Amino acid sequence: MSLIHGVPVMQKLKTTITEPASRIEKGIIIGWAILVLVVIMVAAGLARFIVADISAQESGDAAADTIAVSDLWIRATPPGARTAAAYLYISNKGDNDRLLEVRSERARSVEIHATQEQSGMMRMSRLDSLAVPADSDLQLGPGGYHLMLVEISDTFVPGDSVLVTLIFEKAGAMDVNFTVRDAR
Ligand SMILES: [Cu+2]
Repeated sequence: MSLIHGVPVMQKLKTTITEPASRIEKGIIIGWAILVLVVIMVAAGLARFIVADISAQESGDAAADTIAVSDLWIRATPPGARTAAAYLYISNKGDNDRLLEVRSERARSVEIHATQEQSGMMRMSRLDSLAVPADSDLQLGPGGYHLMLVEISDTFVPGDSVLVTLIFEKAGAMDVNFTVRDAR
């Protein structure tokens, strides 16, 4: 089978070799050009798919162009503590948004808290969500708004990195890392 098949191939090869060198070179160059073009087209097609996929994911969980978070830290906890406070800076360059939900594998739940002074006492109250107005910055810090990790799985030691998911109404979900710092 392969022998029968091999004959026309050999003949074709011979005729190719007997052709003038310049024609063969031209043929090789054109062949390579076509190959390169096909490779580029395939790569571009793949790249478009990949980029589309990434941007679809981004719109679902990052929206880096509207909401940016920074200075993410969690106050280190003493042994046996059940809760830990988390702080961050939220910068919103988009429309009115809202922090709806927060999750972490290091805690049973994460609550959004506000701190208020009531007859000389600082009291924390739980919020259903936290408004993040358009074109504004919001500081979550000691004595103010903060996130409360409730029923933490273990002690938060300075230097620890804690993965937290922030879920915004419009910007979607963002996975971010908080760094545990000593209480100051
Ligand atoms: Cu609190």
